[in-house]
Amino acid sequence: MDKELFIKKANLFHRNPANPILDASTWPYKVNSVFNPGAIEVNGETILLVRVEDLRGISHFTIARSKNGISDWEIEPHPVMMPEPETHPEEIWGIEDPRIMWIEEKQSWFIAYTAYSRGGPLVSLAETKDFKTFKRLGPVMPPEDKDAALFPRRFNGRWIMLHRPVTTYFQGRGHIWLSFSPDMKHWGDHQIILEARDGAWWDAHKIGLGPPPIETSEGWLILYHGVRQTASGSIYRLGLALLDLNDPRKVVKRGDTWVFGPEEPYERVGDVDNVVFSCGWIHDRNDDTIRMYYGAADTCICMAEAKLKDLLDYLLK
Ligand code: BMA
Repeated sequence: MDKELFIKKANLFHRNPANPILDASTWPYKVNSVFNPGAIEVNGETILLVRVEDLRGISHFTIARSKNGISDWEIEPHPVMMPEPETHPEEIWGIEDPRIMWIEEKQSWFIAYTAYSRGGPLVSLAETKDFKTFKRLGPVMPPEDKDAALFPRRFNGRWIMLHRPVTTYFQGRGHIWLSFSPDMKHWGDHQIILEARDGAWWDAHKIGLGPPPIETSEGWLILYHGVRQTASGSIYRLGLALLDLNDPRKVVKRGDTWVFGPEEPYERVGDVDNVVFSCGWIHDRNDDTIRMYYGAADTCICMAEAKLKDLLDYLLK
């Protein structure tokens, strides 16, 4: 048995005992479910941009704040970003799964999210400085495409985005793509960088980016979800890969095993069983800890911690 399989057993991520840390019952207004939040830290405060599914099945975003990132959440009494189908028809069936990136050059947060259009889910971008008002940049990838995040800076003058189109050519399989843009609005030079594997693999059917990439000395660390189809539905698990620091088109390493999967009852059973799905993680550089926030079973929000060093060791050793 190789080393990597052994490390998987050692558990890289540790679930918080308070899981689920947020669910529909704690929401200030009536909702169906809360899950797949974007996550950032500002002045020591954790801010989650939470995907909230209302009682029609349509999603919007609401902010939840906490000093310790685990408990005493202050949930804003109203949605902070609602779908706006009158001016943005691509948001007719909701907005989902935000990934947030601080862009130093623009002194702004940029949010890549899924807009659920009549033609299927697509990638939209929005900009905010205060998480109160949001400026939409509009749809940047046609459907079907989701699971997008920006890198925090330009590479040779161009922005880079990871995303996951689905094509009929691959019989509904989905791979992670990378595209370039001079202005964040017009994207091109599209290429596949990470493919779903085949057959019995845990990430055989579809893969998609989880949270935005984290810059490390070894490369850009990415967490991605892999979907395995079974007789009783899909299983969503998470795996790791490293992309080259200067040229993220190059995959430096990819783990073979998943590093986090549905095990606890709140991950096994919910609106969509057997799903762990992450759109946000926060790296605390003081103690090298990563707090990974994730949706469990498309129903509630949980958190698990890992040491960045352990994740890199797993990939590199
Ligand atoms: C994916 C996304 C996620 C969701 C997951 C499991 O395609 O739509 O929002 O959590 O499916 O249902």
